[in-house]
Amino acid sequence: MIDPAAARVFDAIIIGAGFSGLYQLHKLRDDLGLDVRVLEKGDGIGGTWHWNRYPGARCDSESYYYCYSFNREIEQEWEWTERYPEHPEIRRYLHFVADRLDLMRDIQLSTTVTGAAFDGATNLWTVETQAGERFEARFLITAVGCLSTANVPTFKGLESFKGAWHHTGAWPHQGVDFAGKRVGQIGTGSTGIQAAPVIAAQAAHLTVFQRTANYSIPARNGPMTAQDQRQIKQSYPEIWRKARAGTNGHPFDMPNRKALSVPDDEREAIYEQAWQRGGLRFRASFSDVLADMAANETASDFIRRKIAQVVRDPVVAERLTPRDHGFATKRPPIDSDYFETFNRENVLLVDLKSEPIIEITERGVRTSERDHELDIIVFATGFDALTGPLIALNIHGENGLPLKQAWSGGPRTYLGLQTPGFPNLFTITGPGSPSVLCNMPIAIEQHVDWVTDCIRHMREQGLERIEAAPDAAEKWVAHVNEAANATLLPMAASSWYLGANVPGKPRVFMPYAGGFARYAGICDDVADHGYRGFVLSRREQGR
Ligand code: N01
Repeated sequence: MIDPAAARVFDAIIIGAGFSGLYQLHKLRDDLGLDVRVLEKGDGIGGTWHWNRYPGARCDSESYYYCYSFNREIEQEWEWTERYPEHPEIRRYLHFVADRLDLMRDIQLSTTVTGAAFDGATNLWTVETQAGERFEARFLITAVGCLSTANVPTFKGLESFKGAWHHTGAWPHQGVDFAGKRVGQIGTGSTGIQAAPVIAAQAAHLTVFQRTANYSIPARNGPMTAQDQRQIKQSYPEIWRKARAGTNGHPFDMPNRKALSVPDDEREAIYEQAWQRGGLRFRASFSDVLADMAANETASDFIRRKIAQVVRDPVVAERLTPRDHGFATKRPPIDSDYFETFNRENVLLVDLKSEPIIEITERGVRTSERDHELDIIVFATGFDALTGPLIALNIHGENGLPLKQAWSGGPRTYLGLQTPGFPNLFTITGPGSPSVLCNMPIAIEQHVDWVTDCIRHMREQGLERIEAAPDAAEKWVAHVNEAANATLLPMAASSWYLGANVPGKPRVFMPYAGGFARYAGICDDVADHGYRGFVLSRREQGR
């Protein structure tokens, strides 16, 4: 148990200074007048964008809507330079916001939370850090992101490797010099697909170790023109309205047309147009791409044919062609010349399904077929998503209940915002909310606004404790499953949405797939009905 002696007292502690933590600080401090402290592990703000500095790292959402919508001045003043912002530009943007709102004075950098415990007698959280500091607060808000716990597979022999190795999610800030180096990259998710073309262009040789072939849509990145900027800035009210009215928090109209309701040539033309336009909007070509297997197959088949057209060696093309899952049932990557990269002389594709990794040796990667000599290994092997960053905080709820134990069979939350047994703990974009299925800033703003309104309500009513009722959480988990099962999303056996990428992790579909607009409506309705499903109490009613 954490000893609360000598704790510094705040109204709220926020863990994490990415998009969520910055906005949550602003709302609680500047709207509600609370005394708030943000604890951030990194030596800078930015969250995922602080850590993910791998070659090619840029956002897959378009810059003009991968940003905050809550402040008109910030929205109008900030100028994005590219269609998809690269990681340094996103950090610059977040610094611009932090400076504008004077946030840094309440953010404590280089501070790793090592534990948090709830005291049911006082209804307070105590938070402990690696440096031995203690904080006490009524509210604990996690803003740690969904993809912040790196998954480095336990390959036999990694410790013997004489070269350098790096996980993309903890990339050295000084960069990695690939010039003249033989590089091995393990993993072909969104990250690996962004990184491989850039590494191949710099390194002497790149070997890509692929376990599951992936679909990818060209990003078609390019500069933002002054005319684009003007038009976007004039249209922001409509952009945000559309983003909030949709399924994924992107400001696209979802057409009503179904894939098989149009003639073959028309469908092909629609996909071709979406392919040429580039980006995640390809997914919105038809309304039923993620709802109907036959419709999905038309999109999958289109991309498979594109791969065959782009990749010159038919054997390599076939290895790169996904056949075990449908398009977008895993998070769809977007790319800049990914498939083209395999036409380069200095790139080799290793299909781990037919040639598995046996071990890592001091000289490289040994597969069942041969030794691949390498100077650098890049692990683009993803994250212990959604639950991983929260469990890593070592949180103990009422009566010492560890979060890890409460979620041993998979996350059990109410609305993704709270977990029974963990009063006054709010999880921004927690499992059971749209989170990673949504353009993140939209999902974040909705959660932060809801939490802020809830805390305002509690203070106005003299309440000091809120907790998700177990039966409300049970029903919500059932609804999360039902929403996922109404889509094709749970069908991709290797998806991190299901926790399938981490050995031993419970296979549970974690994000809420019922759509952002529907979810936000449910949250509003819960609040409008006296926070239905939550138990709110004053101290004397608390235990
Ligand atoms: O991780 P992933 P990611 N041996 O889990 C493979 C977001 N993101 O970092 O598919 C061999 O998708 C694994 O293989 P398999 C986005 O939401 C956003 O790429 O499990 N291979 C897979 O190929 C994204 O979805 C942006 O069979 C192993 C890869 O490693 C999420 O982050 C950019 C292995 C991991 O793919 C995660 O993407 C990038 C093993 N033991 C990412 N273990 C932007 O918007 C895993 N793999 C900017």
